[in-house]
Amino acid sequence: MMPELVQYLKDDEVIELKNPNLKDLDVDYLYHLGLDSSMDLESMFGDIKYVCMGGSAERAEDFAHKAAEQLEVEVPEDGLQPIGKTERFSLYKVGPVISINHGMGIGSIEICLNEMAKLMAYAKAKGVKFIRLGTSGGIGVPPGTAVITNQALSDILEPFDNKSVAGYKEQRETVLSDELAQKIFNCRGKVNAVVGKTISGTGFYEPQGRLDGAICKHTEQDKMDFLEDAHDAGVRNMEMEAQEFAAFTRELRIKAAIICSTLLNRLKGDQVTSTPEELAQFADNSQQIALNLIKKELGIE
Ligand code: R2B
Ligand code: URA
Repeated sequence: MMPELVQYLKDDEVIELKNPNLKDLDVDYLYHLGLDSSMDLESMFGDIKYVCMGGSAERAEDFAHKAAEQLEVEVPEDGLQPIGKTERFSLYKVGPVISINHGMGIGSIEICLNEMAKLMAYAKAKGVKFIRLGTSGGIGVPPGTAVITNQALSDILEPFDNKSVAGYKEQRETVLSDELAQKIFNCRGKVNAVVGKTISGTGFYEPQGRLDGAICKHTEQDKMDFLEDAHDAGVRNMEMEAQEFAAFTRELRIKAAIICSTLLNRLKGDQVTSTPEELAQFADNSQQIALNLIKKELGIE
C-alpha cells in the first residue's frame, strides 16, 4: 500500500502538538530536559531551525562545536555549555541548531522526541527540521558509509511502526521525506553515501541477529538469511531508533531525516573492531553531510 502523503510543516509553521490535554496544564515540565513551559522558551529557542540528535552525549557536544565553527556562531567565553539538566540528555544550542543526544533505543528516543517537539512548539520555532545523526551496522555497504534512510522497518521487517498506546497497538507509517533524503544525498561531498531502508532493532544482539551476545539460540544460517532478506528488501543498515523517529516526526508533520554512519558490514561479521580514530571519522561523515545541508539551506558557503 502506498503511504499517505504528508503535508510537512512549512517554513513559517510552528509544530502543532496532537494532544488536547496539554492546554489544561498550568506548567508543562519537560522533566528529562530540565526545562518547563513557565520559562521564556520563545526567547531561548524561538530561532531554532534544526534539531539534530544522536545517541551519545559526547557526539552531541562534538557536533555542537563543529556547527559553531562552520556556521560561524560565536561561542561564549566559558565555552559551549549544555542547557537544562544533563542527567539523561545533553542539549546544546548553536545559533539556529540544537544538538542533543537521545540515548540508545526506542524507549529513550521516545522521551527525547516528545520533549523536544513540545519544547519547539512552546518556543514557537518555525519550520523546524529534525535530523538524527547516528551510528549503525551496515548491510552490504563498507564501514564509514553514510546511510540516508527513506523508510524504517521493524526487526521482523515490517514496513511500519507497531506502536504501543495505552495497552493497544497502533500501526504508524515510517516513510521519511524523500525530498529531504535526496537533498541530503546531494550534500554528501566526498563521503560514500547511499539512500536506503533502515532496520530499527529492539536490541543490539539477538534482535539484530548477532552471534556474539551472551545468549544466542539462532544459527549462522538464520543470521545470514535475515541479513540477506533485508538486503534484498532494500535495507542498507540496522540501528535502534529509526522506527520511532520516523513515525513520530511524521505524525507531527515535522520534516525529518536520518543519516547514520555504518561502523561495520554485518555481512562480514558482528564485532565492532574499528579503531577510535576510524570510529570518529565514521561519525564525522554523517555530521559533515548534515552540516553541508544546513549551510546550504541557510545560504552559508
Ligand atoms: C546505534 O548504535 C547504538 C548501539 O550501539 C544504538 O543507539 C544505535 O541505534
Ligand atoms: N549500532 C547498532 O545498533 N548496530 C550496529 O551494528 C552498530 C551500531
